[in-house]
Amino acid sequence: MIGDKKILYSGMQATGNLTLGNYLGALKNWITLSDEYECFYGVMDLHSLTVRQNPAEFRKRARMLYTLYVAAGLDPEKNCVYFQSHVSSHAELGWLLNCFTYMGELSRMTQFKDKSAKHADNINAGLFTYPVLMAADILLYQADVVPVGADQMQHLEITRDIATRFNNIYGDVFTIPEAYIGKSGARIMSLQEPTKKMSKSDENVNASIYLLDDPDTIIRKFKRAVTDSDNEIRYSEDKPGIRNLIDIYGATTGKSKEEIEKEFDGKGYGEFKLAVGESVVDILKPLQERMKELEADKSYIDSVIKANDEKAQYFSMKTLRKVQKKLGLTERIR
Ligand code: ATP
Ligand code: LTN
Repeated sequence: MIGDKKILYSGMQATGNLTLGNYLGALKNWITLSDEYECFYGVMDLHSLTVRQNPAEFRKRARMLYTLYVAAGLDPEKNCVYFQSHVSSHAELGWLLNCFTYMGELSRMTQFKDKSAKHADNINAGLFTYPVLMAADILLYQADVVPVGADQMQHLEITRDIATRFNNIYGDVFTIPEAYIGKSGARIMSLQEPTKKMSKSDENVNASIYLLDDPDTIIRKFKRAVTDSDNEIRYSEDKPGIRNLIDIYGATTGKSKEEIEKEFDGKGYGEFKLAVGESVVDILKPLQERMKELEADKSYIDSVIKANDEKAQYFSMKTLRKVQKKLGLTERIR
């Protein structure tokens, strides 16, 4: 608790441009929850290094992700929005927790299996210990709740296991966090291969809607979305393309599956795809406008980065010092 509020922690990697999946699965929930909790949101740039990055592009993209958080509605004066790499306690606690994590549990992580298949030429140790750094992120701030998309559930489970293991040996050091998975939008699928999740690192640009895509591009991508050929708008396991479009439309309009099926009863895919596209254009419009304003105001973003780095440092350091002491590391001489 900070004051009388519970603590929320979340973040995204600074790899690629954010997609509609990131927005509906995570960012949108962060904004809804941000009044109720004391919130920390990281730009997870250390995690991004598990995949090789071009330094100049990476620097730009990480800053853009920060600005997008703000443009999407996270007030950086109320929420601690910061860069993971600016707060050294993440890497330090990450190391300490490595010594409380088993190889066996890390090798069961599906994200590790997927990413090592995708980057077979660079299966580095960072990719393997990725969840330990993520556990450190969360545990440093004593987070009660962690809003993420469904794909991160396994990482939340391992975070809880590591924290419980540590607490069992050293007493109540860490708060055990709960995952928060939103009711809608938790798993948005690729528009081109609807059995695969929409991902910002997908090479096919038509598979994802990017948050900064212009309206024409958005509509065109929805028109091209892969569906089936029976022309019936029905939510069903065997219709992954249409199911995904219903999920998206539900998440953008707040309508239930049944309401959507009724609304489009007897109508064709063309009309439905257009409606989904327009609903997405509408929700992204304010974000895109705010993004333009913020990009023009460099000094504002600089000032909130600085203030929030200090805030994150302060809170995370309290936990790190406690952990070091519990472990028996020699105390500093002041
Ligand atoms: P990458 O392609 O680089 O692995 P990603 O698009 O999967 O990236 P992450 O940075 O791993 O994005 O995830 C950021 C947040 O967005 C996480 O909370 C994750 O659960 C959520 N998320 C990512 N993709 C989707 C999706 N398709 N549907 C719903 N939520 C998603
Ligand atoms: N692995 C997460 C990004 C992430 C994260 C975190 C999310 C890194 N550290 C801590 C929540 C809390 C992902 O979204 N792929």
